[in-house]
Amino acid sequence: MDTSNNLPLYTAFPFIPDEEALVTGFRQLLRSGMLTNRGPMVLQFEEDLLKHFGHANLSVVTCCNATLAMELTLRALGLRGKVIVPSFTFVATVHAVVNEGLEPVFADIDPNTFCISPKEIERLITPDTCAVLPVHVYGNVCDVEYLESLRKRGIRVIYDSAHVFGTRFHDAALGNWGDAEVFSFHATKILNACEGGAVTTRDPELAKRIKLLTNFGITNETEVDLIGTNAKMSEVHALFGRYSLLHLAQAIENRRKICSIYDDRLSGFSWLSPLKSQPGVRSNYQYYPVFLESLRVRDDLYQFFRTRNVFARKYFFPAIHLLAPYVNRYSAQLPVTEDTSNRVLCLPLHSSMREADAHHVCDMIEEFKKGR
Ligand code: T4K
Repeated sequence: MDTSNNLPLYTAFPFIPDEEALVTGFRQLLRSGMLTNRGPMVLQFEEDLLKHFGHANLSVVTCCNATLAMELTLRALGLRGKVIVPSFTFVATVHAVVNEGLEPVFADIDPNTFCISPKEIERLITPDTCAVLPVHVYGNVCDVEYLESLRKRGIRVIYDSAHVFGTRFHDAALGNWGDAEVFSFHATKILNACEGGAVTTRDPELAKRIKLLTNFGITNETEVDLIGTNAKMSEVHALFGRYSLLHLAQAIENRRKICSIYDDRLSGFSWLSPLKSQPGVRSNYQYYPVFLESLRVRDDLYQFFRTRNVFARKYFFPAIHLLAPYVNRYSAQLPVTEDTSNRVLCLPLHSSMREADAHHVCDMIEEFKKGR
């Protein structure tokens, strides 16, 4: 993006590194006459993803988006009762729980990682708790060791891993934790399939049920074994996803460079704190949140940016328990969530962003501070 032309800068922007190659692939696909219903491109994409994750005995099932992938995973597990979820997340996480007839129980987050707090989970567990749905926020990783211990207590763990495709934890890809993990390949995510998602699990029977559920529950031409829906990934989306996967390392490296400019230029500001890196985690740099001293300062900076064509986003504000479908319906005492949500602003960060754009954003932040 050319900042000299004052073109807009967005918190997220789709990454399309080599348009020509993508168009050629699309043309071949059109000529093949096979466009959906788990065709060869989807099967190949699932193979590519398996290689990317690199875990033995893992199954991968693609889906049309992460939201339906989460819903169908909850359904395939046959859950009944209460599911502990963070409120500091994208609305899809909690909608998925409710859409499956389950009751969300909101837990507060850890102020260092912004992921669900183990202490809070312990406080909220009751005999009705059937599952926990933790979210790896911004590219950070939840306390996976603690969460693994819950499974031994009969509580299912399904991760919302929408933000962490490409993040490495102790030099391994995520994807093999809990009962299942759900990734998003939405256009604004690191792995862009326009729309798309995938479930990973070490349980082949669970994978089989999820696969059936994405295709109406159809087993064969004369048998339907489950009440499923249409949540299949199309061949076009799989092509897009495969192509993005080829350029994943390049995308993450570019994001790393942009984040290091932000880190260098913003580290001296006492009134604004960036995200801290986590020990053992090599982030995918999905988002670059900064935390301001108050809601007022955050909103002022947000507006200041907008007048200069910079569209930063308040991920995640308002917190989910305060949104119309949830407020007054579910009790929730979430001081860390509310404080974080009131002060957060995600700066522009995408895989093809230029270093000059990052400096431009930092210049604006300096200008904002001088004017106060
Ligand atoms: N769990 C978590 C933790 C998530 O963050 C998400 C999705 C999900 C689950 C669900 O995954 P999917 O079912 O979508 O696979 C955006 C994305 O649409 C959403 O996928 C994402 N999280 C969320 C954090 O961000 P909005 O409502 O903020 O989107 P929108 O249209 O305002 O776009 C955000 C910015 O991106 C805009 O400033 C412009 C830019 N943009 C967007 C699109 C779609 C582009 O430049 N080009 C584009 O094509 O939700």
